[in-house]
Amino acid sequence: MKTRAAVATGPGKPLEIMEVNLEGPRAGEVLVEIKATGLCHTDEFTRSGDDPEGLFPAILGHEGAGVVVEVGEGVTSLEVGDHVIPLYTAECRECEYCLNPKTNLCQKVRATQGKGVMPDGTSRFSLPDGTMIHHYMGCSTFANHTVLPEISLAKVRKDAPFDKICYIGCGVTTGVGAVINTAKVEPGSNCVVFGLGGIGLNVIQGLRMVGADMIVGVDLNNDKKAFAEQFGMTHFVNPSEVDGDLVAHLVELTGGGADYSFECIGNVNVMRQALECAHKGWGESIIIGVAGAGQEISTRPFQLVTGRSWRGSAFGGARGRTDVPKIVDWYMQGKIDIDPMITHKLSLDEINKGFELMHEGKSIRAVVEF
Ligand code: NAD
Ligand code: AHE
Ligand code: ZN
Ligand code: ZN
Repeated sequence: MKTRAAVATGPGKPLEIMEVNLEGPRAGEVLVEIKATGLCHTDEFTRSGDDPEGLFPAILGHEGAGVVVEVGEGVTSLEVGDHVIPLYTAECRECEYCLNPKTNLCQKVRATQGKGVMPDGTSRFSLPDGTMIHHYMGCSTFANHTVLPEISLAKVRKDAPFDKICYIGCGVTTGVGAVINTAKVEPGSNCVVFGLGGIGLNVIQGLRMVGADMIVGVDLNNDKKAFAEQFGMTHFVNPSEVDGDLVAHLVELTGGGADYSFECIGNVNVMRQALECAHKGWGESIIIGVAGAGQEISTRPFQLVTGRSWRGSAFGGARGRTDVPKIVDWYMQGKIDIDPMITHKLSLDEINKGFELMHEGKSIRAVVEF
């Protein structure tokens, strides 16, 4: 079939909107009509050429929601008409990783996913001239139709609006999940969140949900303050307005250091600050931000010797097929907020505008509706 998609033709280039060829689902695969997709900073990271795993041409996008149109041979858990959220972290429920309660990083399709192909080693997408187009993060939601492995789809309730729940495909689950699943933050904790964008705001609402006491937000953009307060931030710090050392300021503000800190930017210098503002003896710092090729983190080992822990979180530690439908329920029950974070709605033709808004710091989430 033919479908419309935004194609990343090369690093740093604007996405090109065009009709592409899409083959139907093979065994164990599912064809999905994407109804809405968010633009995450990770899409921009790959588009820009910073992603060491980045491949071109590719159809980016990993924060979608849609409807099952066709199922391949042997698919048993989904049927035509089901509403689904694509998962960049699959959940096969049988690999060594899925069977280990310490991780959510199912590896069943991860190797082929990283090479931009389906588990059988081939792509379903091609350009009009027949050139292969890579899949992205196993999702490729910047296309009106896409094909995914059955284990990379969470089935969700049919009354949930696509233009909101697409955000659960990455940002919401990543932020809220990092608090609940990865850090397991206790009520009464003092926390610091670096970066108040699409991920950081969801960390903040996760912290409010679990009853954190002090929720300090750190961002260079003062426009993020009012937003973050709406989701539970209790104190705001703009590093460019702090006299002296930011870490010392945060340690003093939190009465000795953060019980938990979260880096939601992808800046290795800030990752160090996030670790070093954690409380001596027990503070934990969670890296969520994704840093570009060649970037490395550093600190004095003494920071760890004296009881701080450095950890990371992918997709909020969530097991997608199990946890994503529950997060959709939380949204529908009013336990979490999504609507005010969707600051812009765009058509597929306007998708590059979404990346401009992200760079200008004007959007939290721009969502493309098909
Ligand atoms: P975003 O662009 O919406 O937000 C980033 C925020 O950081 C902005 O508000 C910006 O003003 C602020 N910022 C930038 N530099 C800063 C600095 N030096 N100090 C303080 N604030 C600063 O991005 P996002 O969509 O929220 O994504 C954030 C990061 O999380 C990205 O690196 C993204 O790739 C990553 N991410 C990781 C996962 C995961 O599973 N680990 C999931 C989604 C996104
Ligand atoms: N390809 C990059 C790493 C990108 C990365 O860390 N991705 C996160 C999700 S970001 C979603 O917005 C993730 O889940 N990582 C785990 C995984 O298996 O990819 C690189 O540096 O090579
Ligand atoms: Zn993302
Ligand atoms: Zn698995």
